[in-house]
Amino acid sequence: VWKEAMRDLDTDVSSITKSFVNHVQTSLARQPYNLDNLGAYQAAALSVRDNLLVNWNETSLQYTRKAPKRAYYLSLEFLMGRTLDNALLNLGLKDKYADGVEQLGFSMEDILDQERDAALGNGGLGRLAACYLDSSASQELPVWGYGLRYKYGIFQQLISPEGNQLEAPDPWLDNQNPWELPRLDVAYQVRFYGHADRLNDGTPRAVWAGGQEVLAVAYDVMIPGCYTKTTNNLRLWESKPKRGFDLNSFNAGNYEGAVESSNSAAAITSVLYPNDHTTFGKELRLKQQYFWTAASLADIIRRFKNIGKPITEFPDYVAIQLNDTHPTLAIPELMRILIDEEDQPWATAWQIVTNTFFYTNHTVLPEALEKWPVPLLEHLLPRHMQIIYDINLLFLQSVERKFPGDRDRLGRMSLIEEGFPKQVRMAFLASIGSRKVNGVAELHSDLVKTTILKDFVEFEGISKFGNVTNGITPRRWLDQCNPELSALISRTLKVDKAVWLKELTRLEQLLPFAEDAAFRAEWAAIKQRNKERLAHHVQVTLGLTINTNAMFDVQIKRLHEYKRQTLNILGVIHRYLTLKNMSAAEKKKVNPRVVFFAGKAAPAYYIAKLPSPPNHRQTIRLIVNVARVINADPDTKDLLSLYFLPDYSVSLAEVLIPASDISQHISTAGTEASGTSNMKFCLNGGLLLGTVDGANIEIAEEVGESNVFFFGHLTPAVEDLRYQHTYHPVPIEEKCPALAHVLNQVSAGLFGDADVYEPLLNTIRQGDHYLLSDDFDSYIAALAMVDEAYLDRTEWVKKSIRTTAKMGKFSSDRAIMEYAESYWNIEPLSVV
Ligand code: 26Y
Repeated sequence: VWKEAMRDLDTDVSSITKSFVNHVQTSLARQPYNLDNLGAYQAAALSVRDNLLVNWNETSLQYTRKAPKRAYYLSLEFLMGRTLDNALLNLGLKDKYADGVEQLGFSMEDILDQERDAALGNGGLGRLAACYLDSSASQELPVWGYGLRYKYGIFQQLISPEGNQLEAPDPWLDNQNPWELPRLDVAYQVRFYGHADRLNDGTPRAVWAGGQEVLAVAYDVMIPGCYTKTTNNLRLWESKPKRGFDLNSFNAGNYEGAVESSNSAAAITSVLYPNDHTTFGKELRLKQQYFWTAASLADIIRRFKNIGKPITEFPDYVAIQLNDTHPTLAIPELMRILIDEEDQPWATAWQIVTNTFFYTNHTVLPEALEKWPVPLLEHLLPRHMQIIYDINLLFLQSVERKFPGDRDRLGRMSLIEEGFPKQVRMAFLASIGSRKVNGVAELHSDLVKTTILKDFVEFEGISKFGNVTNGITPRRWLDQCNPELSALISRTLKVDKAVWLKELTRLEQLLPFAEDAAFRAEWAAIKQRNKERLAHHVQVTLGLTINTNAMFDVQIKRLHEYKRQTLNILGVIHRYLTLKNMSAAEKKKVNPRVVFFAGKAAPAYYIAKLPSPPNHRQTIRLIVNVARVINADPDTKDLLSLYFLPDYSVSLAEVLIPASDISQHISTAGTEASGTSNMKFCLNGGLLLGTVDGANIEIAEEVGESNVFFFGHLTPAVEDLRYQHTYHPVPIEEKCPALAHVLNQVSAGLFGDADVYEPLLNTIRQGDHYLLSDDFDSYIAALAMVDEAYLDRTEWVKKSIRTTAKMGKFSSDRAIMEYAESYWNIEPLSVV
């Protein structure tokens, strides 16, 4: 009876409408006649979820039966975006569902638009984790993600009329989340505070007791692969009090105190920290990190134990990838479990640990390198602090053996940084506790090896340190966001998208079509329709009318000084001032340009706590006010306009990226580890204007330097230039008159609020850490080359086609297979 009843779900249109209506009547308890779009979205999602669950169960069963080595991706951020469209495409059911919902009187587009983004991440690092999950499932790899189920994701950004960023909470769970399964039966206790007492019985064991215990409860999110049954799992932990409230306080009549403790447990997973690239040493953030790593490890160990192998074989069955240093506490936590609970000798435990973990570094910026104060760690995690001290002692002894008497080196390499207070250097702990360490693009991996981890390369040997250049999933970032281009590619390659979406280097076969005028016309027409789609979106959401005959120039990413949005806006002002001085005849030769910005800045609340607060919030304000002036100027507005689109998100990126002619990736050389949106733009036939930094370099290697617009100083020059700024400053009027003129116009109040911008402008006039004054002239020259190139539209479209054609390398399938083969040693497993 079971077997008969358990056959796969039917996926013909009539079964789809039946399942939809069934969910409306039962799961949602609603009447068909008053069903709105939101209800329709929920019913469609629940129906699709049924399909995913069948595959998800089958996949779990296979993994349990065959017990392959598995990999776990530990990330504090997963920036998933919307799920319904992606799930429909990966299942190959989009057309049928579109048919089905239409028959029921709904439009697929409207239904898809009801979904809120799952925005449990800040930016690049979190979106990379999401792309890697998609690729793992699509490549049939046994990989699970582990993260936190934040009640509030990244804040919603509002822009006030004056141009200030305002932040509102992101209550993404308010409408129920059909994509998660609460697993109330999968729960672990996580301890904080208390005291740790060494047994001193000849073993390294200690007992950690007392303090506060919090429950971690699992929520599972299905991750469907593309055209495969494999459906992996993303397990997110929610914190809750071990008891509903503290019984002792309750009995003593302290009702408020009783509820307070329950609140503090729930607080752990209440909100995503909205800062990237700047650490703050907040206790709650450390609690999040330990809560999540402890629950994840307990879960992984329980699953391993079900196989029935001795604990020494743990690394033969488990690989754990640390997404940056955020989960580094997993290293002392696994040591604690092995020593205190599994009774292993120190050396055995360390052997297991250093064969299990892999660490990816995502930045070399000093302010982003995590350090935790020793007193805080001692208080919150006393046993882990002991273990870290022990690891450090043994490690420094081995360094001393290799480099006898080199005290400087010991000081540099110690896990503990001297100072008041002492701090634990998490990147060092992650490095020595891992089997391998990698950066995320060639240049960045070289910088990791020659700067922050130089001593560790000298000590442990170069072979431990590698590179895996980032990638993006072509499912979301081409097929889903640009369906017309996807269809054109399938028609042209004469192969189903199921093939080329998983073998992206096949795009190379588009190259000859760059010479085909009819193909170019289709290519250009699709870009044009994507621009109109974006313009329509802006019209509907913001009530603004955009000139779709212009070149679309886009910079979208987190606001940060090193990403130099300021350089871009100063370049826009330069263009405006130049246009203002042009004769009517000169203006005739100018191609109109629309400049788009989007991105969130770290909230003022966090910034205020920094010693020297960065100015990127002022940059937003400047952009908004420049836009106000420029867009209203009758002399220039047909040739130049500017928009700051609020509340940047994965969904907004899906509309912006396919519409771009040129996108900007203009970080100071050596500061952007990789960048991944650069890959997304190029995959969609947008050209790249950028510095010689991160993955821009490898993109240029693939598509050819003639198809990208590079400018600016190179990485080796940066250190010298900064030295010059500090010790031999040259007044900006002398060094870069064009930039000085632009700054002076802002200071003079051309865009209002003159004094508001002074601190921002002064970071350029004095110090100029990110070298705007060094790169400005070559930036302006590069912008002019873009203008020039765009005038020859035929050649431009050829460049666009060639760019897409050569993006195969940047599929996250390639990247995840590199991790699988060269790092984790895991293999694909087919679920049939
Ligand atoms: C420690 C805390 C303040 C912190 C939180 C988040 C530090 C860093 C981050 C996020 C870093 C991040 O997003 N890095 C980006 O990772 C991408 C994926 O590898 C890269 O493409 C991108 O260049 C890098 O900035």
